[in-house]
Amino acid sequence: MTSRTFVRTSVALVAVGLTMTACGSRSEGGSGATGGGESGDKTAVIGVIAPLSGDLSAMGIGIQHSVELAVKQANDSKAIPGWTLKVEAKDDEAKTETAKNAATALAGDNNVIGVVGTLNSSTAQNVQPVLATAKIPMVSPANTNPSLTRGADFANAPKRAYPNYFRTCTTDDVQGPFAAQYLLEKGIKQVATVHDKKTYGQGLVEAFTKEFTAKGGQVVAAETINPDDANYQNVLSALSAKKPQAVYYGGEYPQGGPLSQQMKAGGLNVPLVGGDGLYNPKYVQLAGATATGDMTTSVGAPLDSLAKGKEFLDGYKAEKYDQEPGAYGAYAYDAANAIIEALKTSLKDANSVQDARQATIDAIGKDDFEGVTGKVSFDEYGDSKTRVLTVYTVEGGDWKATKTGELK
Ligand code: ABU
Repeated sequence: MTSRTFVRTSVALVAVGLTMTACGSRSEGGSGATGGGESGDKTAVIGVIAPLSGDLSAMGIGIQHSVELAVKQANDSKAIPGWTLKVEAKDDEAKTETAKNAATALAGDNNVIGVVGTLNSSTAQNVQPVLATAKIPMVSPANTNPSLTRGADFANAPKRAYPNYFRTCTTDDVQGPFAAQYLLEKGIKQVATVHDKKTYGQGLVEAFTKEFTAKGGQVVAAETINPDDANYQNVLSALSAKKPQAVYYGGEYPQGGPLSQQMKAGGLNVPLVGGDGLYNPKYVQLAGATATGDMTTSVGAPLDSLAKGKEFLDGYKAEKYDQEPGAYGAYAYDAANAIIEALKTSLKDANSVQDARQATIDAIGKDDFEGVTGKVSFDEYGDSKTRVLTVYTVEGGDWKATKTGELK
């Protein structure tokens, strides 16, 4: 599958569509997208780029549906008078080249006014320049690598990487230290690290290690895995010899779950700890019964602890989507609404979508509203100003929230 299109059909919509055809639609053409609700005779498309197939699709499809929900609600409430919003979702398969092709396809569509995505920091690196050239705003719900907003030397000489790029989630230079402080508070002072050599995994481990060692912790072993491998015994033998109190893993659940399972099966009976890429029920399924005590941090507070989180979950459930919103659903909903809020200004007097792209980027930079995940507003680099994180621990076969807060 390379593309998924959000389709809502009803007798009423067909009637509206026929009327538009008869009168001559003022939309510019070029988009195959369709969308729920009709609020105007001009069309603007919000693209989605995420893994909609493959082993990260449990997260990616939640992103797609959450954008669909935001767009449906905007159309139903006629949020942008004279305009109908539609969603065009592209499957990047969590692969960098596929993501670049998806971005190129969306950039070639004159109706695309913004893109929500990507999930992976590595795919974002390929999408950013394509959308920047087309002056299309990109709002990620899930990329946590700091360099995407502040450049390669983000710690010493931050510089805005792309003027069109924003994200609603916080970053790994906050998430890694948050985990490091939590483990030290728990008396875990000797840790082995492993990462998957991808942009996210490596960056997260580096951020964790910097804080952990600065605060007195010791990294007794530092290893990497190949994400295409299924057997990690060689790496685990090297870790076991160093007798760590925990293993900190930078990567996602398709590898993190089996790594935990193989650790425990091989006698390394210590918690596996990681970041938001692990926070999915599939991690617990893959890691199995011995996952109890494993930990992860993830972005934001638990949704069911937030009034707007409950509203979002109820709205999502009512649509009967085929996939849970996952770790980034609420962030994707807020990302879509960051674009929609900006469109209230940028499309107001616009004659075409293309003419409104730069104004949309400018307006997203000024967004300031209460979203599901907290205040949606961005700093001078395009990063979210909301930096809440939660530690989750596997208990009774599920993730349980253990601590929510901001980095001290
Ligand atoms: N934030 C975790 C997974 C996505 C990423 O690569 O950033």
